[in-house]
Amino acid sequence: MRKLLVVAAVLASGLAAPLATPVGAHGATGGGVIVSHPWLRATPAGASVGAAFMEIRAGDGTVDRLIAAESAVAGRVEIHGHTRDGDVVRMRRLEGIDLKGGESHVLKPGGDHVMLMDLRAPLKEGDLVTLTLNFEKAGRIEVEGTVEPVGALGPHGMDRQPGLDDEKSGPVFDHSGHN
Ligand SMILES: [Cu+2]
Repeated sequence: MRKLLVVAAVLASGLAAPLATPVGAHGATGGGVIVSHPWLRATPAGASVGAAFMEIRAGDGTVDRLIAAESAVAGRVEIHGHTRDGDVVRMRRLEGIDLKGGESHVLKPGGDHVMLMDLRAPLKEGDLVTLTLNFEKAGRIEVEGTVEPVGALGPHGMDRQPGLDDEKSGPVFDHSGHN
């Protein structure tokens, strides 16, 4: 009985879940969750924080929740959102991001993002950075993001973060909170 409980605890913690198979060059899918177009912004020398963006989609008929992220390039990784206070946009830490099946959640400049704190080295344009995202149900999904120029608004020279539900993702506004 004791053994069974231990196994259940390990499974529940997500540690026993295999890492998802990467799809294409950058995105990944696992446990019904699809992560597309992950990218990061280059950081100026001496910057201690950076940000990563992507589109996350849970499979039709499922719900999930992004609860944590980590990366070898950062001492600490948090999930951040923004609140708008008049003309001022402020970052705030989120406990997680709820994902509704079949809908995209777009992490983008000026919106929700994965915040890399205590960077071990500047993020250099052209680099590939591995991020591990931890989902309540899908477990750990590893993605590789490209580092785009300082101030970029989207991956691969695009002017925004692409997403399948663009009409729901709202406007992209200028983001001066970091980078
Ligand atoms: Cu942030």
